[in-house]
Amino acid sequence: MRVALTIAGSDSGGGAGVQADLKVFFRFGLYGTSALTLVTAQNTLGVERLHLLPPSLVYQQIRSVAEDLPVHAAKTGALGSAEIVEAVAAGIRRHGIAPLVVDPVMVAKGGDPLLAPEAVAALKERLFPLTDLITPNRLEAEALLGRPIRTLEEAEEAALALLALGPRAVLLKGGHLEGEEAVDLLATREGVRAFSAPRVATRNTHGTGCTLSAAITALLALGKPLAEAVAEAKAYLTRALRSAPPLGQGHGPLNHFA
Ligand code: PXL
Repeated sequence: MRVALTIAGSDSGGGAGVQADLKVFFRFGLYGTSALTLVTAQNTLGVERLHLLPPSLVYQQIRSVAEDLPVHAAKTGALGSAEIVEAVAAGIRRHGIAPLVVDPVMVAKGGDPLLAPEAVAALKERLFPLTDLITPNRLEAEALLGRPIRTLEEAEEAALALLALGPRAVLLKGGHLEGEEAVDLLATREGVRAFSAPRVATRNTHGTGCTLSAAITALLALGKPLAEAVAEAKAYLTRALRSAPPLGQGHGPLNHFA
């Protein structure tokens, strides 16, 4: 049995965060473990309340899991504060947890902040150097680089600039860019590769980023090479969007069992 760890926030509505990650791990046949960073009172309409957990408790969850279970891959999601980012980086480093996928979550679907602005520097300085893959969307990449990304050409430059911040690879997601196809760019030391998928017209997009990064983490835990994991996870995400169940009155969840 292969083991994956998610270090992320709780979405009470079950569509994103730790709940989504664990469903995806289950879907790929993994044993899922978790370290909670924050708790939201949330549904498909938005975040009603946000509570950050103490950094020492985040660290201790990682330690408790890693001292007992063989973590074959891990991912991070919403981290809340610079102090939590530092606790996570310390836990990852102390226990040699790898491969690590970092989804640099900054805001929830409705725009509610899930990471303090001053935590962006901690993310770049403390966590990215320990990371095998970061998976920013366009808005997160803009915040990380401090400049706009409007075209595919600018996206390619941005992916390489993000790679220079220290992670082994960057998946710059194109879901927020224009165009009929959703084009994601994978930047590694070997160069930039595009992964294209048809855009799915749906308002059930809650937890899309969590679901993709959890699927990549699951496939890495199963021993797939990075580019294969990305391609397979993206195909899974398209199926999960296409078969999303009609749940909730807002941005509904995906079909994690696709
Ligand atoms: O999809 C980003 C995300 C991550 N983590 C938590 C969330 C969300 C989006 O709503 O609630 C806990």
